[in-house]
Amino acid sequence: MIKKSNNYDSSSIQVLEGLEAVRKRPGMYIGNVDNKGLHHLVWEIIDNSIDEVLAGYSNKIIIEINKDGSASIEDDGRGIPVDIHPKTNVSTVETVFTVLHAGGKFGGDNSGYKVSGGLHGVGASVTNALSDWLIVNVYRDGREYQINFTDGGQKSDTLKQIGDTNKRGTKVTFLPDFSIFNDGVDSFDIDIISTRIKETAYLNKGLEINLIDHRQEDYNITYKFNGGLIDFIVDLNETSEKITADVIYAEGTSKNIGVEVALQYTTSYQPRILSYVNNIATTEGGTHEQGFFDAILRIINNYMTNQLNDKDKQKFTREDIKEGLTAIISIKHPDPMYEGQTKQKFTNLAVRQIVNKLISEKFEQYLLENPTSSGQILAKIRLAAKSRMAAVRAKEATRRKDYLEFSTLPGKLADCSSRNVEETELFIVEGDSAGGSAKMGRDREIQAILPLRGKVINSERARIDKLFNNNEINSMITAFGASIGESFNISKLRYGKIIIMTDADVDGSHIRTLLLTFFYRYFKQLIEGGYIYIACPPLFKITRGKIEKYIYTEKEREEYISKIPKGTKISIQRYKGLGEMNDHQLWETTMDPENRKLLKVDIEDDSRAEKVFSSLMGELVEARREFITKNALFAKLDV
Ligand code: 28F
Repeated sequence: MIKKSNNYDSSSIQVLEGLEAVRKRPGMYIGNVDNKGLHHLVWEIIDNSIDEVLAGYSNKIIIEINKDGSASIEDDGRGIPVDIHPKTNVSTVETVFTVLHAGGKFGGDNSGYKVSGGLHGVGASVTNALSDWLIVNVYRDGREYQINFTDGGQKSDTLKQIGDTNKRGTKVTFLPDFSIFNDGVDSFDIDIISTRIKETAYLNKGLEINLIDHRQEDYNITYKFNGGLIDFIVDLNETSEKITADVIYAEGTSKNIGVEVALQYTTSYQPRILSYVNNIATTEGGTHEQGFFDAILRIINNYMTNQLNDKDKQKFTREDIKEGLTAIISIKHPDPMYEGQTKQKFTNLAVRQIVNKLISEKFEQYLLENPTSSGQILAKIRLAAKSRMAAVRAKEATRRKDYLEFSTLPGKLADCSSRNVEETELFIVEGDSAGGSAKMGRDREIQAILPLRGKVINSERARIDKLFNNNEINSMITAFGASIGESFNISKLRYGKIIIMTDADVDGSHIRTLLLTFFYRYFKQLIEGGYIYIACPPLFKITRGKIEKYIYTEKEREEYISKIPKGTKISIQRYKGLGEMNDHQLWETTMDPENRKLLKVDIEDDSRAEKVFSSLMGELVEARREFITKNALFAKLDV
């Protein structure tokens, strides 16, 4: 906190130290200096606009990526106050962009909701500290003001009025200091921004967000959803077959806590549950989700007893009612509490009852008014319960078999000798021939090989009992060693890296997609923990005289060929499958930790991943074909 000081320079020194600290250790403030960290700079600014939306003063945000690579964000809120801030002796605008955590928390209006932007709402000053330059325009009281910062906020001219205006709001334009970020992290990714702001528009009914990318010919898109979460569910379920034709929706406010809930049942086997507090995704759930499931379970059981006088009163579990359930729970809370540092698990107790009460009435009413859909939902839940019991038996059987055979690892697994998870790696290899080369070429000390025969089962469209009866799936579960589902225990994991190594062709990418779907649905912690990787085999080998050069991308091939003087004789071999390389080539090009490349699989955005896996792997073929053409690459991968 800035102490009260009447001489400007002591607090200005404090300011410089604050911003300097950010430049010295950016990872402390934005997670890390990869592509995700770069986009935190944008989220911090957008979150300040969203705070104005949540406070009820703004309902239009314009985001532009400019030709020079800078980003502009503008809202039509009140405009940051331009008066001199009593604690810092500079304008409030300057304070917000030069003092850490100076957003709403800095003695500001703590009424209304604060979006805990990205990482604990570090505020706009971090974006300033990590930018080459940053300009703030404030439109307030009929006047336009501007202040310019350069070199990470070190230098600035003071706030000055630059004209009159009839606009209201705040506009921030900044160019990140890309030298701070990893190599290759040198520009904003419009898909990442678009995905995030689309989700934000769903979560703030009626908010209009306009995104323009001036680097492209005509990229100008506006998101505005007057249906809020209803529109969100419709989008998520676009490629699934619905059981409940309508989306069941409820919203309300109680004790200054805003609650919005929407749900729809589909024929999918997967639950798709997304929950948010003040627009931030709570991926570990919390009391808001608990209240929601309390309600659904109770209403389903009541319905069974009262309407179907179903005497066998089958005891359903939360797992059973989740099958095929798409639901979004969004809470707006003035003082949210979380468990742990990452703010992914919401813990305010009162919310559990508020959500429970709110959705119970609407869900019960829906069941009574739609007996056909209710019947289908109940039938589905009964099947889910049955398959759950079957899965438990199947797992028990596997465990007993393992136990009897002293937990033999799957026959096909060529294990490594080291048990030090820090260094061990498991390659999941497509097909026996590549599996053979991998077993021959590998480093037996730290590298294990699990060859898969043929297609992996599509876990998006199979019930769990079928899954646990599939050999490939069981082999992976056993090889990983950490069990699965409720009994999953990451400390039992037997490898530090799980590397998917498939052919670079269509078949290989289909198997990779099936594996990623399985990991996303049943081993999400492995993805979130950064354990899952994709091997990058070479696409070509270019031979020029004695020199053999392995080429990994089309771009690399063009560059390499363009550098070869005319008339030189070269031969280009295109690798269609891993099996075309012998064990030595496979080792040196794709497996040797010294010079291979691995792509780490990372979930950029939960709701997008949900949509992707259900569309790509879900039931409706037509939608899948359409989705694939629209979204060529779906998993954003970092090298
Ligand atoms: C493009 C980014 O940053 N918009 C913002 C406001 C409005 C107020 C405010 C912001 C009070 C003392 C903390 C105005 N009038 N868009 C934005 N709009 N900050 S940031 O106040 C700052 C707080 O310091 C605002 C009355 N109350 C609040």
